Amino acid sequence: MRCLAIDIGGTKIATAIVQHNQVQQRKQIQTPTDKPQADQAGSLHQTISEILHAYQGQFDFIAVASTGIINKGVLTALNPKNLGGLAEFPLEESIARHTDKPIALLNDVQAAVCAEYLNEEQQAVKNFVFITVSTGVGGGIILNGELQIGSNGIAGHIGHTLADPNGPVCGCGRVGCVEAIAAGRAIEAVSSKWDSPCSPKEVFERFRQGNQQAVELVEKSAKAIANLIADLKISLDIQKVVLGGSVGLAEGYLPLVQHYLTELPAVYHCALDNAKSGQDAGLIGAAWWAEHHFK
Ligand code: ADP
Ligand code: BMX
Ligand code: ZN
Repeated sequence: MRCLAIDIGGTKIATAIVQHNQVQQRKQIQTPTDKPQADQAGSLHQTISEILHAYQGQFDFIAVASTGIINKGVLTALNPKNLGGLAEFPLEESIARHTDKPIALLNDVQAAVCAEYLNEEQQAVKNFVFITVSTGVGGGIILNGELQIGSNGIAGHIGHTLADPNGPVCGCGRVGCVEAIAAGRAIEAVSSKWDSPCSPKEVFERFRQGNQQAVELVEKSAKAIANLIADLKISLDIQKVVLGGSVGLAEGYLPLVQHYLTELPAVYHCALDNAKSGQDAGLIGAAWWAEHHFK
């Protein structure tokens, strides 16, 4: 069975044909978030139409991993700012306009954790989490070997747990969320106001060169993620966490998160690694989950 997998993030949309957990014909475009708010839905409909036509005749089913809360085929943004103000989008209906093949939808990190869990020794590791540090901060949680989706698709939205009650207001409306401190967008919100403004990618280059301003900003992000991991360990007895997303996978980030985690008492520690599937975790996980979902 050939799966057209679509991974919709706040910054990029990756697509591929996935078969036997192998990614073929991978393409990547920018998520259309630069339109005025009222036109965002229209441009996402248009992008989806183009994707479906580009892969026409090459797939038997479709699996979507998307940022946002995915429930009953609808995408609801917890943080609409990550999608250029788009708060709600009829994702399944948008795809079904162009195909009569089966469609499965899942949150992007709920999908990603499924892919990474395939690489684990599942008899030993029962409680497992994927944390993406990307446009936002998202999570996928496996407990007792089972993906947690929740009754409304919300399970795993750990980027919106509290990092600092005196922190910035998050796009979800709450003050001091982990996402508002650690995510790529949060880093950009600070670095774009520097005397020498720069992108998060450049922040990491400066961080690796030892630039103090950049080091402090990356450290703040990594510390928030280390504390998030500690909270997960102590609340759910998580055995292993993997990091993904362009910030999570940036060189030098994981060792810093590890450093802050190690500073905490041993009961908060857990195994930590980068996502082995890297930027393909959402694609592979969505395809895997869809195949099991249709059975
Ligand atoms: P998405 O959120 O669409 O899944 P990414 O995982 O690529 O996409 O995350 C996008 C965020 O990561 C943006 O805020 C972007 O500025 C930042 N980013 C992109 N490339 C890098 C990099 N090489 N190092 C650090 N941050 C990066
Ligand atoms: C946000 C939220 C999550 C998502 C996470 C990572 C929205 C639109 N998204 O917390 O659903 O999993 O970001 O998403 O509210 P990404 O786009 O950064 O990969
Ligand atoms: Zn929030």
